[in-house]
Amino acid sequence: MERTFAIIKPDAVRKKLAGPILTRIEEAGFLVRGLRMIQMSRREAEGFYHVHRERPFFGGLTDFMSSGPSLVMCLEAPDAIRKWRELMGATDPSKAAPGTLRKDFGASIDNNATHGSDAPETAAFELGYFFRGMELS
Ligand code: FUP
Repeated sequence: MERTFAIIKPDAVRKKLAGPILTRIEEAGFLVRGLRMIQMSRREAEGFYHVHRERPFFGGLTDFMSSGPSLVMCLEAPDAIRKWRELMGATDPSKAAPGTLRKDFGASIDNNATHGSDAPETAAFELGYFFRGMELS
């Protein structure tokens, strides 16, 4: 079993897509081990995305991530990190494969509905950023 960190981003929560996305997550075989609704502050979003701090889209990205509530989650499954990235699809919804969450629910590269860790070290950092050990079942 493996755990990964996932977010249903502010655009999806605003559009009332949290329920449909959670259904797809459970139907795909993930167990939801942790789940919380939060509204990130600008500083919290900057800390979360610190690897992108030099990128031109950093300001827009952290504005967007702090623009409303999002759902932060710990998902568990065999090969969860790869499997969750596959279910999300490509970063840009217009390039995402049919049947992926970003294709079905994302509007654009900066409003792309979901986030997922891209490697075990990232998953460990991101899970620890939002959850205390005792909050994960
Ligand atoms: P991903 O791992 O698929 O979330 O994608 P990246 O780590 O490359 O990018 C992180 C986030 O930055 C994406 F979810 C969306 C945002 N982004 C932009 O807003 N504009 C860009 O040109 C690229 C990424």
